[in-house]
Amino acid sequence: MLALPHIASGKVREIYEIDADRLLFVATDRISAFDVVLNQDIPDKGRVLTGLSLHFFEYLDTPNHFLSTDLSGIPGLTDDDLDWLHGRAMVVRRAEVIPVECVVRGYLYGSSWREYRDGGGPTTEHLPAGLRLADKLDEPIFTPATKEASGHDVNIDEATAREILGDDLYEELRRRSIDIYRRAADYAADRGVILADTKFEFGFSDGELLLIDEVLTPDSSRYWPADRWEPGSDVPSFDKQYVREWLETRDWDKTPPAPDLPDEIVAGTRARYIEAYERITGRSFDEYLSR
Ligand code: Q0Z
Repeated sequence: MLALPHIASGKVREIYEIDADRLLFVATDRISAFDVVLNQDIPDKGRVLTGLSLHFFEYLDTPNHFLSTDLSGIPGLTDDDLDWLHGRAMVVRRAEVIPVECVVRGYLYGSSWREYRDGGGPTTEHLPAGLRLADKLDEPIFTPATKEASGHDVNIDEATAREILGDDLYEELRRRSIDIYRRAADYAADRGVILADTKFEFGFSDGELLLIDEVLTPDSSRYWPADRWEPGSDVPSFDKQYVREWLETRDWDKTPPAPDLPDEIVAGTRARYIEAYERITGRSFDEYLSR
């Protein structure tokens, strides 16, 4: 923990207050699998995720909350804090968070596939019949969700989202979310990676609608190696498949605590995160660490 006012904890992230207008957004090295935070950290995972967010904030060039990675003027941080935070922290504009998760899906998978298979639900109201698991959709769909106190997102239908947001804001968020998804998915496709779906958050600051939170990281998105995609079958995730497959070899009921990860599995998982960073950004992770 840092000696700054603590604003929020996620399963694997932390937010601190710098001043009235600015927050310190920190990605830790914690990892969750099957919805459980594991006992071992993955060294540099938080730096990989922050590096990917920074990459896409720059590439997308859409109004967003990012201000700086320079932490030198923030009072109260020790030299040890600065070492730990290097590469994993962003100074961001504080915004009024819009209480709807803006999910865009280009493929039918996850909770949307389960709704579809089981006769339909909020995310499938605009889909044709006859789709298979992991099929590519003709057009990406906007499938908003609400963040519940339980920590689980609940998919909502279009009418409910319009009630919460109002028609104008609903349509603005849908347009911006789908536009960003398309640009990121085209970008990833050029690198042999499928962006199956992703989740954005937006907020208002000084009357401006900003993209906030982490963006297009493997924790907020489903990235697939393009050569492993086969409609009708599960597709391995780029980053977590390796640790998930090891956990499946253990006699574990997927409730806490998780089995301890051997060093070799920690190292293999770290290597896959770094490979994801390098494949998606086209840059070396060593170069990221040394900037
Ligand atoms: C994002 C979250 C996390 C727990 C608050 N720019 C911003 N302005 C105001 N609030 C937020 C942001 Cl990003 C904000 N969250 C989501 C992140 C831990 C919850 F790291 N909460």
